[in-house]
Amino acid sequence: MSRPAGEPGSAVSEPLTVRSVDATLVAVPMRRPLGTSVMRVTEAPLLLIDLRTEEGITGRAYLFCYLESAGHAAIALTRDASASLAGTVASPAGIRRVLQQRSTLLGTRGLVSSVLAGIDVACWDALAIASGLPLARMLGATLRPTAAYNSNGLGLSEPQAAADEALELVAEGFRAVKMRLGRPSPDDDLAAVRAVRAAIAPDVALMADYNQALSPRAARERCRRLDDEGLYWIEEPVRHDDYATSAELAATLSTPVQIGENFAGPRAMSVALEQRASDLVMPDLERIGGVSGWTGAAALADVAGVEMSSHLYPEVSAHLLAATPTAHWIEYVDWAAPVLQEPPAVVDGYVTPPDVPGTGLLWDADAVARFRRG
Ligand code: SMN
Ligand code: MG
Repeated sequence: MSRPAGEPGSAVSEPLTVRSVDATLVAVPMRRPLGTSVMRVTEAPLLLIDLRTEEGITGRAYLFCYLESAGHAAIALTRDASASLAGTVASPAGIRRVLQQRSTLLGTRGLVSSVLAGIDVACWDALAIASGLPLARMLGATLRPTAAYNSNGLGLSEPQAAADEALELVAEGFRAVKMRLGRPSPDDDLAAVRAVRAAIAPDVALMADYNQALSPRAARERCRRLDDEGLYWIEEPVRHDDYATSAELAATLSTPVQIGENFAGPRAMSVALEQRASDLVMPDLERIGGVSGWTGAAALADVAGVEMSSHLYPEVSAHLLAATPTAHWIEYVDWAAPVLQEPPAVVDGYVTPPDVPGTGLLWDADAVARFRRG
């Protein structure tokens, strides 16, 4: 028996029904190509996800696929998910149940979990749009700003080039930048850190990211040498799942150790926190399990009293960090900006979630057509 809308226990809006989940692959050239310790990244392969509902509302998300080949595989996985979800209620929890069951024998890790996360984000976007609320407010937060660091560029370049680029990145309106480390010679890393640190103002934070380049032995030696060089954090010095060495570094260095972009869901983050594998955490929307995974991770960070930053996805992360009790920094990259109608604005070094229903992700159709690969 249904009750009039507005009374306790009554439904105030009809549930949305999934019609399809569509995926489009684009490869967007990066304004500042990025040389990391493992590979040079010059273009961003992005999977654009559109979750269409019978009610006419479309929720959106994108996945950074690292390799174009992974993007093509993700299209096939999304098509499979779409067939399973068509006609079901658009609910993140319900979708997760259906897709986890479908993927259990295959395994719900890696690219499979990324696709599940992307669909989760798109579903939350659709629900927030249907409610007329920005995602941050849907999650119970206000539209509060988060301090951003400029993570575009600053790859493994010569010291002078790195210093010049760091100044350009600060001039784009930031009070913090991130450089990459992991050159073959520790002396070259040290020279680059010193050049960048000397070039930027003392109150500009300088993060540094090894992208898992070091063996435990090399990490002990190289991080110790960088410990008094004014770094704000040292990110992923060793293999991402070597929590024992990471914990040892966190315990012995004065500079905070940062990990998290490779946490596969909140459970992995809970193990890392339990082992005190880092001083700080920075889950990745795609690997932590979308909005649903993020909220679980944010609760864990809150309980542990650990500051939590984001990895990539500044558009959605701005909403999520607004709702994160221990919110720290938002990683700002402009990699998706060319295919977005409204890229996030950075004002005085902060990113604020936009005051529009949903996440605010809308594709620029002309740009999508131009960069399309599948
Ligand atoms: C990173 C992420 C994605 C591509 C290249 C490098 C890096 C970061 O680990 O944290 O920004
Ligand atoms: Mg990183």
